[in-house]
Amino acid sequence: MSIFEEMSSFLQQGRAPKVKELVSQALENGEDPKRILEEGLLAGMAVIGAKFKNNEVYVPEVLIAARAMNAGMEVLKPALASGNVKAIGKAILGTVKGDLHDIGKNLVKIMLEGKGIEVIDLGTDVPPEKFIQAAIDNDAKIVAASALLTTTMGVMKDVVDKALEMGVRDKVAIMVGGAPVTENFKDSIGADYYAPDAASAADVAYGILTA
Ligand code: B1M
Repeated sequence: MSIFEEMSSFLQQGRAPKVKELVSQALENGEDPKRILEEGLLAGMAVIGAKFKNNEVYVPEVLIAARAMNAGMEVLKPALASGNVKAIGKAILGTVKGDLHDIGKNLVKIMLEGKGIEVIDLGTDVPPEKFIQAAIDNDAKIVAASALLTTTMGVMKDVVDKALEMGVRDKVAIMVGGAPVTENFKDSIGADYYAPDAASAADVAYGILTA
């Protein structure tokens, strides 16, 4: 079994200390951090996701796998966001109200920080006005909202509406993403940008701040 397969397997079992240990070991072996992320951690989460969908595992198993994923990401983060990059601007980031999924959001944060963007992470279950108020308070040019549920992606429209209502729609670029979100959905709610994954989100944000 390769170190990536082992990592994926321990992640699926929710064994956070083992996942952390293997991520450290892989980094020491000189493995590419992106490969560790994709072939180890995300591969494990993909298996859990498929099993969850088929009712082969349930919320508690998914939760402990998610904790193991976040534990592995903690070790991997410095390697992913390497380099002493100068801050080029600020972004407000959060998962929308009603939604507690934060693994993708955390990945977006790491990738944005890797591009020299200061990220103000509001966490999960964030109400629309909190996104916009944070943008105003911190003079941030980007509001980045994540949603993983079809039942919460509609809150992204409320974020756009709040920006209008609070008079800052022309001052903030609103970027949306997350598994159920699409380019068409972004257009339908009047947001500015959509990114399918964390690395693209970082490219988009970098483009906005350096335009
Ligand atoms: Co949830 N869950 N979950 N869950 N969960 C999904 C999303 C689901 C698809 C599973 C399924 O049924 N197949 C399903 C949603 C169905 C739907 O709406 N269509 C679902 C459900 C139903 C639920 C509950 C309702 C289950 C229940 O209680 N009955 C419940 C809801 C709780 C709530 O939020 N209110 C729930 C709970 C949970 C846990 C708490 C157990 C756990 C979350 C733990 C945590 O995040 N700390 C969990 C998990 C882990 C998942 C799955 C298995 C994995 C999600 C994940 O982390 N993927 C997920 C199934 C799946 O996705 N296959 C599922 C890895 C992550 C890296 O990917 O977040 O997509 P993702 O991020 C990607 C891109 O989307 C993108 O970048 C990342 C990759 O680079 N991206 C952005 C994300 N945000 C972005 C923002 C951007 C740009 C890109 O710009 C701003």
